[in-house]
Amino acid sequence: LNSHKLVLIRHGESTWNDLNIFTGWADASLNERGISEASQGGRLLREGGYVFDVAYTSVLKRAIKTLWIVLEELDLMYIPIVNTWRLNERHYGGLQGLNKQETVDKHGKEQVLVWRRSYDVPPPECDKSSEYYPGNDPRYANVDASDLPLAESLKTTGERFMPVWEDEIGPAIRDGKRVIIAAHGNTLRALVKHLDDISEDEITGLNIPTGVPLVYELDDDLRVIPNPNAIAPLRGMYLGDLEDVRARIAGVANQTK
Ligand code: DG2
Repeated sequence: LNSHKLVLIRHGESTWNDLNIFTGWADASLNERGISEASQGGRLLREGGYVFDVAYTSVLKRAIKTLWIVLEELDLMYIPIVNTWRLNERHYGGLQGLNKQETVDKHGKEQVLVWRRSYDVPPPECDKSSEYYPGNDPRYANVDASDLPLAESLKTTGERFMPVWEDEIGPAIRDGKRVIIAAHGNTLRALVKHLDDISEDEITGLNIPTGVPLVYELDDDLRVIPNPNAIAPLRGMYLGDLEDVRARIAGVANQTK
């Protein structure tokens, strides 16, 4: 039986994660803690003997920089990096730039939880005149305008991500390429929902910590071979101290307490 390792990593903490601001497609930088989380993630991979042939990331610098730091730790800065807007964070629409706690104070905890974690309810749309509308950003000049979101739910995030999984990443893995994906909280939630076949109900309770490598073993049909140390409902395994990982997961959930 052939097995393929796939490593996922959410970027390290960004300046906007730290300020507790809805980020989405806004291009926040890693902060100092995020940089050290990324190095730590890279070190864990190095200690585990991981090697990669190709890397995929978004067009947002917090994920790109995380990947660079990880590849530097692994002495693999020479491998090809594919940047795609399809791996961008879920577009947070009219919430981008707003403080998460202030949004709770204004709209209530329940409503904000629906916007953050429901499967198919999108946040309010951003305005086409907004700096947050991707059509106003030159980096999306080559993307079909009809593909550019005004706001995305987890469902629509998954739908725009799946083509790159089906057409590029999946085939690369099946070809024997060792792949690392550096992406975002909600793009990775969409991906693990697919990989682990997590229900729409259960995905609402799932949070992904920053900067922790998440390792999947897949068979030739890209079905997950469950790891006994996985934290359910995931079947892939986080590297590092699991108590620490659990605390970091709780930290993400508690951003809108
Ligand atoms: C965060 C996720 O995205 O936020 O857009 O604010 O992973 O790119 O920092 P990331 C954002 P939540 O969905 O957890 O509120």
